[in-house]
Amino acid sequence: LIVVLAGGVGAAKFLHGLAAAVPPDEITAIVNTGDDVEFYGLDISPDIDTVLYTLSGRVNPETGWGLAGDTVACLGALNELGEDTWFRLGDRDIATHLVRSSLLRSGLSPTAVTAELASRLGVRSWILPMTDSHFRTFVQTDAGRLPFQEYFVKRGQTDVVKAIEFEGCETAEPTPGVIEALRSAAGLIFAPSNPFVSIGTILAVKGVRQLIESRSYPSVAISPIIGGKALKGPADKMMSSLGHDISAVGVARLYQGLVDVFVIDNEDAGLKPEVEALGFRVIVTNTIMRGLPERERLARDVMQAIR
Ligand code: FO1
Repeated sequence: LIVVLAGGVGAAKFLHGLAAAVPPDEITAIVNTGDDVEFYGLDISPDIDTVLYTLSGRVNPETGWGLAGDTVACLGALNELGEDTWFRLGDRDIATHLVRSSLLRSGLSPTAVTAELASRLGVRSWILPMTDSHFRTFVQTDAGRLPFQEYFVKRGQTDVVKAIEFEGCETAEPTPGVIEALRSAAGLIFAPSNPFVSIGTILAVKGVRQLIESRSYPSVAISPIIGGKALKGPADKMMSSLGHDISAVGVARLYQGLVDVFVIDNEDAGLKPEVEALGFRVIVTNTIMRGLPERERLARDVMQAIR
């Protein structure tokens, strides 16, 4: 079993390649739920959905999230009813949230609901929410303490992040599936996701960091920072405002003790000695994942490091 710690778009692209490189049912993704949000009574789990839509070939290729060819008629009607519509929920995407919300209301856990959605969408990898407990990411900014999606989507990641807070992290338990996966893995992969609000949330779930620190299998991380920039999202700005180097080296420092092999992009080849000096084995390769061939090639490089 190969276990992947996953955020949204970058992780989903990597998982897509990995599912082409190894049998999909030998992959378990532990997915961030700190970005989860409620609108109009619907429970929305953006990173879980991004992973499900990407692995089932349904994702919108332009955005990397949402469904391909989706429309926004429902959002238009909500707007006419005077609702806030800054979170762009597509008409067909809403069907997913309706099913999730109704299954949750019937008493199923987030883990069980995600398994059900994965099965109905034909996803054969094991997609696990990092926790079934309440866990919400907030960011501290000059504009105050903002819920994650308000910072990320509504305000377009323009606020300087001074601190990140995880509501519920004192009580959030990892699920039995997450614990079992981290105990029995043959290898662990840190997807190229935000180290604070995607991977950091997973590591903040009780006991998860300790399980990884005491692992007996190899662990590989792919840098989400290339040439001093994040391909998507605010990881680069957060690195800087939280006092870290905006580089693969800065990310590698955050993963010391948790990762054995660190994968950096060809563009950052010059950083190899610095990352090695931190105690990592370093792989330099193309980490930009446009289409499936590139994703699969990166996954094969990572699998070779694990083997
Ligand atoms: N991201 C945006 O930038 N704008 C949106 O309006 C938006 C809506 C949305 C709806 C459903 C969904 O599953 C994802 C959505 N995302 C949107 C993506 C998502 O909020 C972020 O990419 C992740 O939370 C970051 O990991």
